[in-house]
Amino acid sequence: MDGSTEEVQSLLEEGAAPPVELKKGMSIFQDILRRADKNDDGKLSFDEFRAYFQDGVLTSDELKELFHTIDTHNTDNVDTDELCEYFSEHLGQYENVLAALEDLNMTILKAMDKTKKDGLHNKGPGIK
Ligand SMILES: [Ca+2]
Repeated sequence: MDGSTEEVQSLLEEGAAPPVELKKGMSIFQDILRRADKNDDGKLSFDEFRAYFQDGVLTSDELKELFHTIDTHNTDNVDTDELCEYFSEHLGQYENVLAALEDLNMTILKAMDKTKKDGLHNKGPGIK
């Protein structure tokens, strides 16, 4: 899975809990927005959007079209609400996958916490 280590890392560093009003699985969009939002104004300009989502799959024109499709308030900026709205409308069955991923993510984080604690008491294999 590409970038999963980085994702876990950023979650660990920021340690921010997603607000409760978000639907399950939607916290990933907050995470995306937080990382794509270079000037930290809580929303994505097209430049920020393009820089984050540019992956060789969509052309610049297609990205622009997607951006304006998501930007339902026509503010030339995309916020978390718009991202969630757009993706939850179009995700369909994948919404459950995202919810499952969120659970998995939490489980991994817990496992990592446990491993860190264990590591303090046990200096690793071969060392007594
Ligand atoms: Ca921004």
